[in-house]
Amino acid sequence: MNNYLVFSPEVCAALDEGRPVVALESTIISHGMPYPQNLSTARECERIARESGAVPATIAILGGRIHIGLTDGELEHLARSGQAVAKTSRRDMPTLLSKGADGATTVAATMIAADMAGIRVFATGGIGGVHRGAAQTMDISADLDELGRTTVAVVCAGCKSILDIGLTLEYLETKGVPVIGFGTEHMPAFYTRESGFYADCRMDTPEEIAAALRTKLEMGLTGGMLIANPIPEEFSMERAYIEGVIESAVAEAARKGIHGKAVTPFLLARVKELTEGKSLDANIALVYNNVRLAACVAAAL
Ligand code: PSU
Ligand code: MN
Repeated sequence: MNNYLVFSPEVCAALDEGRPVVALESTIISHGMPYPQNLSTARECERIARESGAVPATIAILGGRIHIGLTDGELEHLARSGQAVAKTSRRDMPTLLSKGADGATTVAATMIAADMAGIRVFATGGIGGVHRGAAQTMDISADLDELGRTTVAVVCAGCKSILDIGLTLEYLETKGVPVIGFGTEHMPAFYTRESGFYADCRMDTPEEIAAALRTKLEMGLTGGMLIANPIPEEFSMERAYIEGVIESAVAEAARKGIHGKAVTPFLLARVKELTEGKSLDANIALVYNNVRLAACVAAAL
């Protein structure tokens, strides 16, 4: 087994016995949500995965090793440390691992780790994408290239409109990533069920999604799949309201010259502040909804 991987006993047993496992990321814990909601959400995600028939494998880098499945103490460490733990994408992995450091893994890094561990289904909130103004800044999340190359299905609620959703979909098309709308033709926009753009295929059951993933694996076609699961109606936010908030957060980031890996955490925190926490409730609800679907897909696989 790979020297850099450390499995929790529960995940190790589940993988050995071929039982369903769902990967969960840790940047959402350390950088995506404030303490203590990040800790309660991380714990509840694990509980929901189990209740839905899959073993949760929350993934993070601890002491220079990639942990697949965390203890409650490790979850708490990541939740309390927040931004003090390095946000870790593909490019950060070799340096952090060789230094023996800790890291909270993004969608890209979590996909890499899940793939190394043999886990094919991963649930998160929203993925990174092509930022607004990318024609000037070239700010395109490494999550998109990872979806193009690493064979893990990612269940998300679309991407926040802090991003340019149209360009994000163009990029995914170029990289050959299927974008499946779960129960919808629309591409959801995280806080809202529609973005004005469309997914490239609609599927209505976890079994259909599992069959598509199995087909991709059997074809030997590398690369991921994006399953876009719209936020439950009762938690969705009013589009004009959230768009206004996002516009002002994006403008503030530009004014302050925020760049590189700091952009996404800055925007997430500002949106939360400007909505007085209302966006956080929506964020938490959609993550639970995604974990439930991912567990059903893993079970169907
Ligand atoms: N979008 C969210 N919440 C998040 C993230 C994105 O709504 O927590 C995190 C994820 O971990 C994602 C990362 O992989 O931000 C993307 O960062 P960047 O744009 O710097 O690639
Ligand atoms: Mn970026």
